[in-house]
Amino acid sequence: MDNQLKRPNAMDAYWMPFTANRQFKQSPRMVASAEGMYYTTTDGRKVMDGTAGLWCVNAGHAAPRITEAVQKQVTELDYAPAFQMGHPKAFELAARLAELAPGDLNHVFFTNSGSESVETALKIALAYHKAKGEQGRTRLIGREKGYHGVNFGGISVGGIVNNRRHFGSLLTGVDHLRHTHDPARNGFTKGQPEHGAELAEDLVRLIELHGAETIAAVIVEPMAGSAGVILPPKGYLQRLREITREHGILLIFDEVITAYGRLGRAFGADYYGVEPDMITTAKGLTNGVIPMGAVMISSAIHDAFMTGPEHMIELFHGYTYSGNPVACAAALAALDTYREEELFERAAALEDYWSDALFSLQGMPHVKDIRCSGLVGAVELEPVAGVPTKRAFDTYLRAWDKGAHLRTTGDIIAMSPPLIIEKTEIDELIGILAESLVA
Ligand code: PXG
Repeated sequence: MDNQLKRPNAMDAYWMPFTANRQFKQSPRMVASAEGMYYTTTDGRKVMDGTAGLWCVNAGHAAPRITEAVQKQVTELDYAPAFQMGHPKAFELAARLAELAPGDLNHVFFTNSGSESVETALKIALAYHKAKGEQGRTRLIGREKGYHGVNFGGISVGGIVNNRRHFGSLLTGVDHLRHTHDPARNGFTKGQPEHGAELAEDLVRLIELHGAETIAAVIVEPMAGSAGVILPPKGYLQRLREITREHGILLIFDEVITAYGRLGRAFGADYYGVEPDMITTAKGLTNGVIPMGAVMISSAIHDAFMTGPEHMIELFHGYTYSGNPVACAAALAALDTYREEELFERAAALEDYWSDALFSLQGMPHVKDIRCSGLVGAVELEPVAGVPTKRAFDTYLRAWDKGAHLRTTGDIIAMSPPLIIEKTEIDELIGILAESLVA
């Protein structure tokens, strides 16, 4: 070995998440700072953030209120235990979220990530039925292509094969609905597709197979993000709601991506007009600044736990950092920013411009489908024969060199810009993608 190769690699220690580590470390894409819509790379280039970080920086980078709130909170109260002790901002934030959440989702449990929100909701679902005397309801239903984080409950109900296949036998007693991705019937649809509501009847089949009295909950993303922006067919979520209600099964919406304005409303539940029993969130809750998640829970579920002796813990669940004061301060400032800058409304107002811009890519090289909703968009590409994912990843790398950061999943390019994006910046982002789609 020559000296070059023996020299310790300063990048070696960090095992990067969901990253091709060896490829990355050969030609790293490193950012040094970020403001508004743009990152600045360590070599001084500006790169537009076409994905709001990982679907979380909804108010744009370095939003001043959030930065100030975090700085102030660290000096005032950095940490307080969340078990058997409280601090005002956790209560204030829960009340604000209960107000924001649809219907009677009036209670909030704090976590530190989307994955933890999912585990929390699944555990509450199981414990709820037990508290009600329906111990037999232990089965959890997810959906193919679903992404519910990376912990064991989440990958068990999730439906992305690479996130499951390497990790043993997972939770038992889990079943899946079929996914609703149907480009043959729904290709190039703006917004919700026409075809596929009948796939909700899969739940009826699972009820007929297992017995409703064995099923605790169904968890779905109202709009599946990670799998490549798969929108719910018209009537699909409504039908899932009807079936779950009829059979005493809880419906959980995993809104880690869709909550806090991504679709132009506070929650996907508002956008689609369907009210679940629980909503899992994270990401945009703090604008990505501090890790935090929140699960919104109906009064009916919450109240079922509030029985028994008053000195007893009602739910044996929680995290050291549940309701961390700095995270609460960041979340309160994020909610203030969303409201004062009317960012949810802004996303709604930009929806048509955004979808028109995306659809200008129809007919460009290798473009197989385009899907969009709110400020989310996906461009599905024809894979290179025999080399899946390469087309999208190469497109992503070309766009990075031209000054835009995108996401890829399989051969799908996904975009979800900060809600502060201007029309000229939409043109710039889609323009860069267009130039990156080489024949
Ligand atoms: N549920 C859903 C619906 C998600 O999208 C999680 C749970 C897990 O959240 P945490 O905070 O534990 O990562 C997610 C996360 C992408 C991408 O580009 C998506 C996510 C995370 C990172 C990248 O598709 N979603």
